[in-house]
Amino acid sequence: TEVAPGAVHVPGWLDTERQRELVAACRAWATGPVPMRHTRLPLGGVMSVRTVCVGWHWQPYRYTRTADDVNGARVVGFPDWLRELGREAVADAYRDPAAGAAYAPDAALVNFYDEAARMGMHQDKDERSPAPVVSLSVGDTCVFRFGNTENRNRPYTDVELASGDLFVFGGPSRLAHHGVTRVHPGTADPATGLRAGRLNITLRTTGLSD
Ligand code: MD3
Ligand code: FE
Repeated sequence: TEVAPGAVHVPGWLDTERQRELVAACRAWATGPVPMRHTRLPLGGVMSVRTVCVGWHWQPYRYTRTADDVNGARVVGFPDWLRELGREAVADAYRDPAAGAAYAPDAALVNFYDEAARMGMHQDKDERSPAPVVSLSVGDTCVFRFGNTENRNRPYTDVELASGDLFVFGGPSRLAHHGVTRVHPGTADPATGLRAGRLNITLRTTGLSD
């Protein structure tokens, strides 16, 4: 379903087995050299989601190789299988094998939402590349708010994102404001290995080369 130009929602894209694999990978990253934690914001706030990064470490508002705001450790490498998954995702969402083949993400942000976590309306503009962002959801269903490029207010569209859903944001939608207004507790399928809460994995192209 094309929610807006370049913004394509593919419900149920990941089967249960691939969701299980993603949950296992996220658990390993979450307990890796840079542990999953609540990101501290420069003005003193703390995000309600917990985040761990792959390939490049995101800290508000830049990408680094070391987690200077956590423990100084080097971020884990971006695995080839995750880049392949991103290529499949873009090819399927856009029904364009060439767009899939050209996709070369180098960073992933893994966000974990407990039942109280939210993400306020924001734009993702720390990447220096026009490449699309791929979003994969596992666990509890959430309400995802997809807004406009101008400001964080109306008009916006609320979309439920469920376990296994793919969303690709590219082209004119790449700089749209977006957020997560709530998580529906108890809606996860335990067969994915995630008993409670929601995981969201976003693939990004930083445009950096170190
Ligand atoms: C639209 N994450 O990590 S994924 C984020 O569900 C983030 O955890 C949310 O927003 C989450 O920055 C939303 C959907 C998403 C991700 C990136 C986008 C939507 C986007 C980039 C541009 C436009
Ligand atoms: Fe975002």
